Amino acid sequence: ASLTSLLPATAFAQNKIVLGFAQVGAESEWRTANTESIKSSAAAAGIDLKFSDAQQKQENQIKAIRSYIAQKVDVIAFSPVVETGWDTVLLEAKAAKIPVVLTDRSVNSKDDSLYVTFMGSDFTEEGRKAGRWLVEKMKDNKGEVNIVELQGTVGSAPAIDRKKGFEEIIKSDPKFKIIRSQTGDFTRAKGKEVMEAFLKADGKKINVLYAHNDDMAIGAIQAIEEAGLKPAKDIIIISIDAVKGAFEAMMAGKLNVSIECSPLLGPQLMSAVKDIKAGKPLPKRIVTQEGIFPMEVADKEFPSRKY
Ligand code: GYE
Repeated sequence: ASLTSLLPATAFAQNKIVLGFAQVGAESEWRTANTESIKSSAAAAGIDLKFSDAQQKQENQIKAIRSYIAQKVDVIAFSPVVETGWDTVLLEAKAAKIPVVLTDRSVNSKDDSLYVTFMGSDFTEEGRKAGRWLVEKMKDNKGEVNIVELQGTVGSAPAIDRKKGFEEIIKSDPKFKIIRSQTGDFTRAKGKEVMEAFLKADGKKINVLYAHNDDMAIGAIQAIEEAGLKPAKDIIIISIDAVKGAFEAMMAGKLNVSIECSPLLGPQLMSAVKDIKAGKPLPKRIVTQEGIFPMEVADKEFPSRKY
């Protein structure tokens, strides 16, 4: 018998790279697709994945990261639910010599030696794309444009940056006014609830809804219909992610545009993990390339969408 056949199967399993991944939660269609991408690409790459779901709570993510440190995994990756408050746990990972990769969302820390690389979208640019689309759409409109905004999770990088990028563009014309802005925590249920409150307060005054993700927009569409108004007609709706649910809403004529944000970060993450283990240097920032999908192209694009 060959030497290898005499060894127990676990001897090989032990050679596998172990990756601990601390996920935000399961708050949106985007997140579900992101989790699926990470799980399937880990399996395809032969990486042993330890996965945890923090249910959108920072304390749970910190606990998960500490348990990966205790288990001495090879690499830790996570998508920080909020931007601040990570230095202590990241210093613990550094002291244990476990490299950390940030995926999707970044941290706001002065010390960039706390992680190897950050891979994900440029959320500020997504906000700008939303703003530019609106400016173009309203270019012949002389009157005031009253906007309500559904923000993502308070303190999260995508909520902060999508707000910033959008405001940066619309402030070029004083006719654009954000009359209400509140968090819907990136979920359909909260998006609907907050939109109901907006409609109660301002009703027909609202011209535009800017939602930081598709799920909140989809929840809000329900609220708009229940209030007897026509989504995408009485109220122009802009959102971000471009998940299948958004395409369905566009094809039904209920959503005007979705700015793409790709959740398919798994393959990139697995190749980064392998590079780290092989001692190869990585760029500090890996940016995802993304487009814009207005409702007019939804029918044509839908069949090729992967999430
Ligand atoms: O847009 C939203 C999700 O961090 C980019 O999180 C991600 C955001 C995404 O809940 O749908």
